[in-house]
Amino acid sequence: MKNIDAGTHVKGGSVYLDDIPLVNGTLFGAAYGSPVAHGNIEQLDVTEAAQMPGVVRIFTYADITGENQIGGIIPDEPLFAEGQTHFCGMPLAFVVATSNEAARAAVKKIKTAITPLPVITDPREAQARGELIVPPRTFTLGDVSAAWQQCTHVIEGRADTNGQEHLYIETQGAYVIPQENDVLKIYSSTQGPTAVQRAVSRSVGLPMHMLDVEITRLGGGFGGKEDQANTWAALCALAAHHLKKPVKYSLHRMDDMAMTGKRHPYSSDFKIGLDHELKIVAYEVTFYQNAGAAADLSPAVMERTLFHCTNSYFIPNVKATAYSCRTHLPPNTAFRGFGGPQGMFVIEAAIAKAAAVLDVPAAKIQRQNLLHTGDEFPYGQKAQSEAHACWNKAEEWYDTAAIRHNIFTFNTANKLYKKGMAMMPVCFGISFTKTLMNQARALVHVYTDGSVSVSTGAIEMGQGVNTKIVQVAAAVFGLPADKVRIQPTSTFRIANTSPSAASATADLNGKATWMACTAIAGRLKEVAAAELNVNVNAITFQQERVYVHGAPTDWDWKKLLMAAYAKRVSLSEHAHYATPEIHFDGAKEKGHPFAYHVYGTAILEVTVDCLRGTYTIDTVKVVHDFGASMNPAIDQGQIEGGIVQGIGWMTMEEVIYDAEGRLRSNALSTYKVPDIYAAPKEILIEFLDTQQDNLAIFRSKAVGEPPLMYGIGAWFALRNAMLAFNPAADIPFTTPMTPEKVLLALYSKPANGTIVAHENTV
Ligand code: LUZ
Ligand code: MOS
Repeated sequence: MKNIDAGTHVKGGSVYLDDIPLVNGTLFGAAYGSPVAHGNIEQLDVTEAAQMPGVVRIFTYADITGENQIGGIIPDEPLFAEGQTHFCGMPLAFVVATSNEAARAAVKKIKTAITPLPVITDPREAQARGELIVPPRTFTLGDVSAAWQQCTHVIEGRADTNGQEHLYIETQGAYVIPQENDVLKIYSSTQGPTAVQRAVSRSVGLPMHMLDVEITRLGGGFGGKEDQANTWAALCALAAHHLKKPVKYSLHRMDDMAMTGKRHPYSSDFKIGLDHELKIVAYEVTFYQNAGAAADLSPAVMERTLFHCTNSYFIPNVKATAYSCRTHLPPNTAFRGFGGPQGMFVIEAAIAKAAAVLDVPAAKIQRQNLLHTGDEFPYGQKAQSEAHACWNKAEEWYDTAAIRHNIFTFNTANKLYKKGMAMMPVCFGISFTKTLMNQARALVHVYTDGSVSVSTGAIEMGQGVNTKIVQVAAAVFGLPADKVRIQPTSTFRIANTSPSAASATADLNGKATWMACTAIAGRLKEVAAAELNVNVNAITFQQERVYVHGAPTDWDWKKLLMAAYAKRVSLSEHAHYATPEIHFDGAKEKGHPFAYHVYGTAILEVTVDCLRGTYTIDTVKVVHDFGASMNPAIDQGQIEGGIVQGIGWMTMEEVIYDAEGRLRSNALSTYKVPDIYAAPKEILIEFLDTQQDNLAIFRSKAVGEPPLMYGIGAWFALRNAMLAFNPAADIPFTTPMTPEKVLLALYSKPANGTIVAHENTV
């Protein structure tokens, strides 16, 4: 089935925040962000700004009617800076004016006197000073300290991954329209309607039942709007509440980039021990997460780093420790993979370094340690599938022996161009790591004209969740897709939603939809059975018709609905789904947190121009475990997008803050994302269809986040190509691998203690 938004997308008819027709009298907001990362605010002077044409009012913390607090997991994030500023871009004031231009012009006239305080941008420095968001956590399996003795090789190192800008095409924003009796209608570009509702409730001081957060769709989220849409909605709501006028704020791209958090940079130390058969016997890792100035979702992101620190491998002895470090950057936040990719990069770096020391291909170590069914993860859950399934199929279908041979031949024949390849297995856990968040609701109405209306907590952000929910309802009722409509997400229709995140949105909301539709269908079957005088189990619905024992009757869908309505049978249902089987004990750090895991393996091939340091990603070949995909076109799109986004993070996207905590890569002229030239020339995806049962909707496994991590292989493929040019090259495990870094490394000499790689390791 085609994505139901395809038509309006190509015709420009899809409605985003900026497409909502403006209500008469709408005012426009713009935030003034702190120019200093850390300091005491001595003075905030808005007199000149207030006199600018069109300015209606300028709000600061003094105008807050509720609490100056929008923190989620931890209440440590004021809406407006008060007394001190903690990051560049932290809102100090909110200008409201009669036009966008007037609001932005007035922002430029605001003056501050801020006494600077020391700025920390490095997570290790923050940790050394005891600046932690939450106490550190450690996951353990077996006994690492005893295990080192069993290892024939022990290799240590350090790995650093940089941040990543979300770059959703639609920037952050909100539009708040006051209703009677102080009720607020809040349009927000958010993945978390309830998060927005809570933040507004707390900061404006209104109960949640007065706040209707409504979303038709987002122009992308990628995690950036899981928690960080709250600020803009709260600012607009506060102004709308004071002024009794509609207030809209849609961020300028550069303000969005400067004021919002990104993927967390991590700095990590690893120690890996192997035996003579290349089995990884022990792995010790310490993660320093750069959380930024407030908790935001960092503790949860840190937790997922620990969950995925061994990626697709079984390691019997593991000790993984993570620190969430408070720095003076904008609070970093969810980003596709949610800490998982950061953890996986480190184990892949450890394996690559071990491979170089032992003079074997990394793939040999990788394959030797892949998870088997029943193997235990460091958090206590047991693997339910073979990580080998995708790996072996990838080796077979794509003929890795031939790929290696071709690369060897090419590299022998060429001096200035070198090719490299890497295998990237992925194992990603599906479910919010916080068990309580794994719940969802759906409200389904069947109208007497035969049309069906579905409301859930799911947010459509281009990932196709609404299309999948249509498929669920249409399948249960035996209706064509155009009889089912997904309504905009609204906190008045569906309450207490979890954000659309963790790859789990289609599963959670799809299952709730299935339950609601099945309940209504059950009542309709009773009606049909009575009318047709047959056993209820004989009834099915197909092609808008009642079937008995698989044969059509003269009862069509509408006739049945009218009969049910006449008998006063309810044609509506509100259903609640909570993922079964999952649990986690935070004191023991053990449990069964994930409904299931998604597996896959990618083979990435690159060519490096060793004169210029530039490179191309030639091909990405994937075998991906879909379970039983309910929409292969959408799922393939998610994989392609995830791969390109992951490659961007690993190669060209470079977030740069200076020592004063100012974002220097603050526009698309200085922050590069993959375009069509940087994207792989070829992406091949083979579906691993399995008969195995799982907890996914229609057994169609979650697909949002796992493919991003295939992109990690690009970094290692580049490393291998570089080593083919200069086996003594010093290539630190730092990302992104920009052409500048490639060039410097290609002509580098080995650092003290670095192992010189040999031809057969690459
Ligand atoms: N958000 C969240 C997430 O709150 N918890 C999670 O486990 C998660 N995982 C991935 C993406 N967002
Ligand atoms: Mo996301 S990182 O699932 O909001």
